[in-house]
Amino acid sequence: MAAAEANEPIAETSGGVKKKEVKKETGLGLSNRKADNFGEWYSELVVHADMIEYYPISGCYILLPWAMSIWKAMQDFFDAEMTKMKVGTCYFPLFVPSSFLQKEKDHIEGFAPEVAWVTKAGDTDLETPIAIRPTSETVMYPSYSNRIRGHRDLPLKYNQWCNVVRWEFSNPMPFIRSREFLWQEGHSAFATKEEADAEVLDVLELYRHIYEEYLAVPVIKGKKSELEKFAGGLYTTSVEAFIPNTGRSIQGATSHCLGQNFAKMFEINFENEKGEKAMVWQNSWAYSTRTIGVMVMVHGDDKGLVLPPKVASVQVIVIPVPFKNADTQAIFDACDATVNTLCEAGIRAESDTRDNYSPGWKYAHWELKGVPLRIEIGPKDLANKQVRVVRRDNWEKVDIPRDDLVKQVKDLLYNIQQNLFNVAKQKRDACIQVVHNWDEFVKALSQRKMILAPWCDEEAVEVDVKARTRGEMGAVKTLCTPFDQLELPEGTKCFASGKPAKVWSYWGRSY
Ligand code: 87F
Repeated sequence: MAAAEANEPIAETSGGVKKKEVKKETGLGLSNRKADNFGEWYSELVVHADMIEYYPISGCYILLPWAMSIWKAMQDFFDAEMTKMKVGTCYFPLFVPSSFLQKEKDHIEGFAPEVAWVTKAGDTDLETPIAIRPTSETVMYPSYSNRIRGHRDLPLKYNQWCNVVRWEFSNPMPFIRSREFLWQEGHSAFATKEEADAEVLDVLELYRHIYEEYLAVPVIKGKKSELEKFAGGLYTTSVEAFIPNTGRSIQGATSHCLGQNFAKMFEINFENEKGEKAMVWQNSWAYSTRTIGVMVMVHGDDKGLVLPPKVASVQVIVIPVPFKNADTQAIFDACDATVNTLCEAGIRAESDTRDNYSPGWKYAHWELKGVPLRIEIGPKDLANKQVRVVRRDNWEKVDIPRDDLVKQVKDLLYNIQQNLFNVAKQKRDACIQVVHNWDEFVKALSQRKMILAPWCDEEAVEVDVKARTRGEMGAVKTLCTPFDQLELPEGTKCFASGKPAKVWSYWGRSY
């Protein structure tokens, strides 16, 4: 439906411009369609919606307030949860001594090509180059070794918000794959494995919460295969999201149990209650600004961004719709009063009273920016003591009496949040295909499905599947073995090897 349909504004009526032409008239529309040209659509959208500005270093992007405010909403939630979990906030340096990095060399080996180094200060070569953190295990754990002496020092739980640098060589994409990104990284040390195991799942639940309750993006919780886990750890859990348009999955966040691997490398020991020397059990976990990219891909449409109310810095945009001969001042006053009423009720509302843009232009502008609700106030609304409200998610319009404004707007915002999640989940679920053998697997793959298959859980078989599916679209791998398992009847065979199946696992191409 066209933006300018609700109240017919001056600019449109005077020139006799038809609704269909609003996009052209405003010059605000996207030139790529989500269904036709997904990659171009995404790149265009993040720039036009004022989230990202490109920067002359490949894979680096300027994050603008419209994106950072989403990040801030997620940070506020997560920090409150950290407080409840008694996780302390810390900040460790950006630079890693090369000797620290060397300590972890077995695990760093595969990652080494992505580590960026500082080799010079001005014209002087540094005596030893210094790495820029790609993750902070090697930065933090020497300090953990110093700080942990006895069982009373445990658990030690720190979280930091920071940037990390990974010099990726595959195609960069704003938020999704960038060379510098923002994240939180949590690192904890416990006396027992049981405590570590419990925390892994507690944190994974926070990640599910962020995706599903804040970003309205459905995710699947599960365990990574041996091949796909963080090599330095004992096991890796993750939340996995899916992008229906490309048929690709995306790892949303990870929560690792590191076991005692790093405790051994960094000598993180403690004296237990019996006075014996013991090694700590560790976890690490992170989610990054990638979350924002996933949200854009899942909810965005041909008009632009679609923001879930919980992360929208502007939840309601109020637009005056003055008519010729109408009492313009009264309309503007009604807009101010509406914004004040909403803000006093804790709703994030703003008005757009700029006089150099037409209402139609403003509608398109705020649609592009994804604001969940638009309120239009024209002479008719003024006369009827009402406001007209238009939803960004499904374009539904309702007239709300002014004296019921707060309640109805709150209900609408709540409904939009739920509806975005429900629609996304329906679309995601429609893309899940259960398969039993190789033929079904190949067919589902060609239909861009997220595949759930019975698997023997053998690494060699996963390596083989990767090899057999390698092509220009990228290889297929396991996404996770979901915690929610289907029934696996006795005698079920692995879809790829024909051996007895041990688990149901998700497979697919991924970002
Ligand atoms: C790139 C270069 C160097 C990922 C890297 O997931 C090292 C690494 O260790 C590296 N890319 N990783 C794995 C990160 C594991 C872990 N770190 C703490 C997390 C959560 C937060």
